[in-house]
Amino acid sequence: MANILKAIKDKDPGEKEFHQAVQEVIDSVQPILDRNPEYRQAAILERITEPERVIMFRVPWVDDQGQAHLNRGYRVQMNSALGPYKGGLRFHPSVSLSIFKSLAFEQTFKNALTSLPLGGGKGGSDFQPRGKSDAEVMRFCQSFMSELFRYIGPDIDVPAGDVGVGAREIGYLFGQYKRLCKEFSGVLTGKGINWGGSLVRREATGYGVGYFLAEVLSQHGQSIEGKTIAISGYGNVGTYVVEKINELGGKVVTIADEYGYVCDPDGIKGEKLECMADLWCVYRKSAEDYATQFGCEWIKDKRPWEVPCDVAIPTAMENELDLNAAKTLVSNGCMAVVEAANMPCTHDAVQYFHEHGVLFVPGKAANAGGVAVSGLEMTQNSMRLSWTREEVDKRLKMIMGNIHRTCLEAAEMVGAPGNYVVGANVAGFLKVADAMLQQGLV
Ligand code: 2IT
Repeated sequence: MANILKAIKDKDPGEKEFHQAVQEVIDSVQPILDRNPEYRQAAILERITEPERVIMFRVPWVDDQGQAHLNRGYRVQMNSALGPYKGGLRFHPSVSLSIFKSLAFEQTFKNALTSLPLGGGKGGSDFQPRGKSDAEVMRFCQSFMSELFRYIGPDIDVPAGDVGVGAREIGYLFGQYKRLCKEFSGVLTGKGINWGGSLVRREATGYGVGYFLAEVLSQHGQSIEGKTIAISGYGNVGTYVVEKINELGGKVVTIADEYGYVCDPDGIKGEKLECMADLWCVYRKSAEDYATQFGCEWIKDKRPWEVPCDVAIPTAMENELDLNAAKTLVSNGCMAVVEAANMPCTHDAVQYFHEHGVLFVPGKAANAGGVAVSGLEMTQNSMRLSWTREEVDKRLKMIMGNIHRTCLEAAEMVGAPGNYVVGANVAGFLKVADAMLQQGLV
């Protein structure tokens, strides 16, 4: 196994994030590979870590002053063993091929866990939508799609939103795809409700995290009722984590952005939650605005993990919760950490949680609700009808419960009972690897 990781590192030495993602999966699936020589015989690990295809392209656009700009577009089509490539588009200056490969690799296993027919992919651009006008964002999205449309389609690759890509961007991207392809189809998910979107898609990642946390706590004879919870975002995911936690009787006491965090010991409820929902998604303001409006403390340039809590839910970006933060959380009595973002906890932070008996759930299990409802959006598009809110929510809850059970069963099977990281990796890997074996050497 060490050989495979070494080969990957030698081939692409700069791709640190990708190496980290692969290392974690290899560590977890080692017992499976030892027991089943057919995976090695068929070079499954070599193939599963190599994208089926990577597309990189030039995205020129012009700002409101007439100045031309250039960004880079990406789409990593990682694995199509289980279905069309599926995964979000991220617009953020921090992205790179390594980050998209690691996210697409994660997405492949996450999508497998949903049990829906979805392959894995990820893409986006180093474009920063923050501070841009609607017209600039539209021109960027149109230019981006003018190249991407060649490589996607409702049965080929179905992108969705991610960091920096919300309802506004999906609208502009969809409009341009439709115009270029002369086709109104389910080529993107997260669409507007009146033009092919699914009810509950917007809430799905956050609600799914809430459902998963309820399962984890109930497994240990506890519930969300009365728990104090810290989160680190204030976008779409964070907002609906708070809504579900409130509904289940918990209290969320922080929100944050890259400039600092707000501490609200009374909990984010009622009109305060309504304000949070609109802050970024409608007004594109900093989280500090919440502190100003409601007279809460704004702690500049710090992360929220220093606030005492029972449960921490990172809802922002990769590696936002490091070993120091993990130590602070543990010393403050935190009992569970659930990743609502993708890979927000560093490797040593996760190790520290495991060593100190903190229940830890990786993003590929906990935040799978988003892509799961994207899968349900595709189903509804294929049937050309829409389910009710209750119908979609019921299916989401059932899917999250199934993922929870599947993770625990897989962890038990390889002798790591209760370890959600190992469970998610093993269960996801087995589904993808078996499909690859059955589909021959492709
Ligand atoms: O990270 C994720 O799972 C997403 N950004 C959602 C992907 C999707 O296709 O809905």
